[in-house]
Amino acid sequence: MKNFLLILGIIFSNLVYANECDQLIVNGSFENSPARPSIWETLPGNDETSLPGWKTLGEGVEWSSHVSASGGSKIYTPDGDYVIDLNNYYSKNGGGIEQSFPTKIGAKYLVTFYAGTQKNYNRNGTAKLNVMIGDEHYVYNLKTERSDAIDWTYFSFSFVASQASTTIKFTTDTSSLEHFTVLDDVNVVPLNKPRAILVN
Ligand SMILES: [Ca+2]
Ligand SMILES: [Ca+2]
Repeated sequence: MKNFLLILGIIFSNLVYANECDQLIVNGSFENSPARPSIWETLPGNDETSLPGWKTLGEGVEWSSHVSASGGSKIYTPDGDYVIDLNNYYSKNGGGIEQSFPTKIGAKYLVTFYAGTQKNYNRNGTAKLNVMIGDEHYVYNLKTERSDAIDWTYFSFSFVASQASTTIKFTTDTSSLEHFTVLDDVNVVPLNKPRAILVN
């Protein structure tokens, strides 16, 4: 009987993990909090409560609503009303956020997010985004000539978990007086669902 229950448990857990709608990231679009800023807010580093699901790193981040740009212009967001700028306020060294989530050792996951920057308010239109997950470290160099809005790019990559808990970190180490490094719509989903591949 014990073995039967164990097998049932394994089957059930595989079914759960086979569902690509299983979102492992909490508050990946930065929308959920009773304390959402009406315009924008600067969050210090090492803050584990202001932005539910996330802990801020380094010198913190800015949490902005879509109405935060000055002069009545808007931040057009890929998802919802709120984004995070990893270049916090007057920080010369940037900042970041991190979140840990449960993973199965050896299982494959898909990470997706939007990142962007813009060339205005004396910022030069470039950004350096570091994404660290498990033992992997990606560096994305963003560049735009756009000055009227954030120039968003959709990014995705897969990774294989090596631990029962995995931490993802988004950081920048650039000066906030020269760069915007804006992030939205972070998703991590399991990828071990059988997939059809078209061959012709
Ligand atoms: Ca959002
Ligand atoms: Ca900023």
